[in-house]
Amino acid sequence: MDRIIKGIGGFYYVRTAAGIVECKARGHFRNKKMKPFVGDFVRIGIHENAENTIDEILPRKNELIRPPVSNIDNLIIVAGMVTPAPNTFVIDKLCAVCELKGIEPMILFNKTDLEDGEALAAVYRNAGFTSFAVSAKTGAGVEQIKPLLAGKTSVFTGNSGAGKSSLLNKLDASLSLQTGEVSEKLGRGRHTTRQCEIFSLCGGEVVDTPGFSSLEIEKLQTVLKEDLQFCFREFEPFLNECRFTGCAHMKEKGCAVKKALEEGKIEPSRYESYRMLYEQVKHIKEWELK
Ligand SMILES: Nc1nc2c(ncn2[C@@H]2O[C@H](COP(=O)(O)OP(=O)(O)OP(=O)(O)O)[C@@H](O)[C@H]2O)c(=O)[nH]1
Ligand SMILES: [Mg+2]
Ligand SMILES: [Zn+2]
Repeated sequence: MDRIIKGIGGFYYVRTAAGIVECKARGHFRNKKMKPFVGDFVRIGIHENAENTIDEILPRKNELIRPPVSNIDNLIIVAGMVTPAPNTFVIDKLCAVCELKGIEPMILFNKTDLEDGEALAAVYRNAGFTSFAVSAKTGAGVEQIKPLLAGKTSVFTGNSGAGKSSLLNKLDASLSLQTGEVSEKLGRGRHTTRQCEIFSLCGGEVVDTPGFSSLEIEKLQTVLKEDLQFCFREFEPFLNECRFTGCAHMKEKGCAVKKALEEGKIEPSRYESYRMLYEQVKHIKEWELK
């Protein structure tokens, strides 16, 4: 099926059986406030003496706003062990968003040639996710990524400078994606990747995306407070065990989630993210979410 693989300056690049076709979006998308996304399956019109057009966007299975990509199976969250340092709150917020949208989050801790990432990867495996410690520089752990990609659309996301493009290059050297030094002074990446782009890799489709700053993700609105508990998959076995129905798992007596935390069945950093997210979302009304 024809799919948008890249968008630059109002032009969309659509992969078709006959090759890549440059298109413009038809005006009616603008009127409907619907912007074509990388990842969209589309119908296009080929015109002899005018620009080719995207005529129809097929219904999306799901979409992310940041990065703007649609029809996603896996969100591969890349976190550097150093510069920029990993931020579990940002990772957990992204995981929560994925749970809502039916996207499988996977977490890679990169740059483990500089600092060990096994302890953090174990935190996420204990919480029920696929998570590895890897190094794009040495190639350590990178082979484990390949089977995750086959037959899927996997979006690589994470802070600027975390090593998304470097990992993709390690998976397939023929990609030759541009990578950028992390600024020593600021301790963060320089936004080297400028737009989302789909590549065929390891029997699947991967999307390289521009990195974000942690602040952008912290500001994202997520869910209603009642739904947040369902966005932490490892809480699930305990949710019906709390003494009070409607337990927020914050300060209530007889809370089975807090008990599981004390017994080491829930990772402290994951519970801490839940607590911080709950504080963020507790005043959000349903109509404020879109
Ligand atoms: N030591 C070490 N450096 C790495 C590793 N992976 C990436 N880097 C370096 O980190 C810097 C940033 O890498 P990129 O691949 O450009 O990072 P990115 O996540 O694509 O960044 P944006 O495109 O800005 O979002 C580069 O200087 C890479 O060489 C690694 O495993 N070990
Ligand atoms: Mg990049
Ligand atoms: Zn509870």
